[in-house]
Amino acid sequence: MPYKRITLTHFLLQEQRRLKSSGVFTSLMNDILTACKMVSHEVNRGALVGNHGVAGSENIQGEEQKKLDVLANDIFIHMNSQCGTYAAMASEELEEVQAVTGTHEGRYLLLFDPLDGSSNIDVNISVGSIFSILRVPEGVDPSSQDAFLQPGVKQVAAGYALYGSSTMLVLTTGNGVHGFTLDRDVGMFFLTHPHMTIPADTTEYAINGSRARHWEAPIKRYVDECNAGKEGPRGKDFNMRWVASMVAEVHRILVRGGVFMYPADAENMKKGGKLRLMYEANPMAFIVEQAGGLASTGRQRLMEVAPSALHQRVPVILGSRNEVERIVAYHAEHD
Ligand code: AHM
Ligand code: MG
Repeated sequence: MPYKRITLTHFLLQEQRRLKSSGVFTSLMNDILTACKMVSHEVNRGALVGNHGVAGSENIQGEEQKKLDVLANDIFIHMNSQCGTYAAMASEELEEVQAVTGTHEGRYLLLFDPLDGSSNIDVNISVGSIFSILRVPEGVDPSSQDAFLQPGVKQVAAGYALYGSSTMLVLTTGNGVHGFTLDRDVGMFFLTHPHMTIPADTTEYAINGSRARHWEAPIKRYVDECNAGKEGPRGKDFNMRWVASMVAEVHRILVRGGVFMYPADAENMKKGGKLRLMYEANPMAFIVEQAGGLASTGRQRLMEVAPSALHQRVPVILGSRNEVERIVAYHAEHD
């Protein structure tokens, strides 16, 4: 009975009652989901309203911004500034932390990548938004970068919106992972994927294979062994996928298992890798661990990396537990 499903707002209120919390968190989550619905709407209207193409600017990372990168960032900043529950926000698209002046003292910090995988916009392939919520630490100016430099284990909540063949919002508050699908006619997210779990084993991996010549030995060994198939040391055939949208890759892994790798390699090593720790890797690591998977740099649990900069990059290996453990073991054997 579709009408018997619960909405994301119901879910948040049930969590609020269970945790006997004040409702502040529920209201800030409502702002995020409104922002995600608005971004979803803009992604869907696409070329009809001129939303494709480049904005003609670069972000702090020196990357060309797409029109939708800029629009999604503006939507996130505006919607999440309104109820005053955040003290400050940080975005992939903004160099500096943005303080929020609200009606009362904000106790939370919001980090986000407003439109991840934006190289896929113009070719109409899935993109997403990623967010991470931290508490304002005691005695630290919330609008300083220092307030944000907390390891992933300190996250209060994390999630992503996937703008795919349907729009979904996947969320963890540290009590499992739950997926909600947007009903466009009703304008609400409904719980469709309660308690998402990642199978421990998989025969599917995701990596940008065009970078193989730059890989370190443990990654090369892992991929070579997968590609050797039934005749190789793994004794089974593997499948490979690469969407170039981390949100879509993580979602596939949550639904049917798999392993995703964006390692540091000889070419990106100086920067520390490609993906950003604070608003890409950490929220995805929290979600993956809450779903029973693992997330590592290859040498350390991802969520224990002590950040030193807001836009810091990090190697990312996440997904099905037994595969991530194997890749971590290959790194240990090699080092
Ligand atoms: P973005 O935030 O600039 O979109 O970059 C992050 C994206 C990830 O979604 C994806 O996993 C990766 O970059 C794709 O990289 P590549 O271009 O090497 O395929
Ligand atoms: Mg990104």
